[in-house]
Amino acid sequence: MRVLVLGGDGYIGWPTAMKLSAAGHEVMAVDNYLRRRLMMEINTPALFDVPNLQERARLWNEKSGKDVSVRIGDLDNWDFISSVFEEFRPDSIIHYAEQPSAPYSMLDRAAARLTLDNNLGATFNVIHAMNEYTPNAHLVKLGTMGEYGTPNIDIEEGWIEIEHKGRKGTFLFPRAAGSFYHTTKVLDTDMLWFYVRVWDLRVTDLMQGPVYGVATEENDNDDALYSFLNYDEVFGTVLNRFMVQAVAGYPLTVYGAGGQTRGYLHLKDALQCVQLAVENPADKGELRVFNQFVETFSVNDLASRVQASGKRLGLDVEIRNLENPRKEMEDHYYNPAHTGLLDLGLKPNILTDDVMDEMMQLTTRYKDRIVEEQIFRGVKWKK
Ligand code: USQ
Repeated sequence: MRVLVLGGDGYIGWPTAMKLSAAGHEVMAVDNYLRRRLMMEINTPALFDVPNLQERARLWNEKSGKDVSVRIGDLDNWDFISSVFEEFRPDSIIHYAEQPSAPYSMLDRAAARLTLDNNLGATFNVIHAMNEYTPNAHLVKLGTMGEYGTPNIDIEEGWIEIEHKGRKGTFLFPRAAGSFYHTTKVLDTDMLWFYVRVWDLRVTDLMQGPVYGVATEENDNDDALYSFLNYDEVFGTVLNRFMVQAVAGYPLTVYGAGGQTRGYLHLKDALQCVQLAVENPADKGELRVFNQFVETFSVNDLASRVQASGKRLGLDVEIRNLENPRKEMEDHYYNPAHTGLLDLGLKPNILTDDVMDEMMQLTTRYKDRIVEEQIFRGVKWKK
């Protein structure tokens, strides 16, 4: 297939480009380096330097003999995106091209506005470009489990049948996002659902939980092909952050009571899920939703896992409960369904002690690069 990876320079975007290229697909990766720019603007460098996208494609070609073509530009610009669709004519479009951080979206008004404009603008243009140039293509859009929030009932896989006053109907599962970033993902889903209804598009919306790890089959033993590993409060996700904190001897930053529970997955599984979605497209006129995670953990569970791994590796890891800078439930019911991707063939990589220790060892190799001041800055949801 001809697969367009939008946001192809990102934490999941670049590994996806390699994975699908290794699987024999023709891949074009597109990015405007927004994440790199924001990381520079707010001074949150990743744990190690990452070559630019063109250089990554060159290194991947050296390693695998395969080509990933690269285009740099802003998908919010119609001339640019239409030229990409006209030239490449994708069978499948993977859309990751969004500002991905909840804390970034809560920094201030300008950051919230950038998140709104970028995320909704890119999604709108992708839908229109697809309808204009490749109406039979399949769009695989990255959403987030955080769209649902933490309701006091079981979370279904995208849709729920509701009986009301004796009549029944099927509706998108209620959404209640916990940050402005997550809210833009809810708005994306609504926009997709509208255009699926009116234009019969094929769309898969992936409700993904927080991802951890950087090692994949494709970048094995090749650090130059790794993703960004952010450990700062804005762009780092919780398990990656805790591992860096443990290695730095910084007490693990558990927010509040630490009972916040989410569905997690290794980067390798995020790639498997996306590949399964691409290779098993949704039907025309279908908005298919998958809940994309493997295991649920509370923040306290993750902190204990990191502490135990630290102990095995000779590190004394302290856990500290901080006042929660976010507004979220710290003790709640959480039971989301997640059978769709398993039914398509997902083989989960669970968070075993070996996996934990390998990730901690990788992090330890870059210990000298850790800047403690990056770890916590207290971006508050309510000033
Ligand atoms: N947390 C801590 N301490 C920390 C960092 C986070 O206790 O130092 C807690 C948070 O309060 C939250 C949980 O850990 O309850 C997860 O936080 P996170 O920063 O790992 O994840 P989140 O902000 O929700 O966002 C990340 C990705 C986002 C993706 C989302 C999936 O950045 O792109 O959409 O995970 S989900 O969480 O399922 O919505």
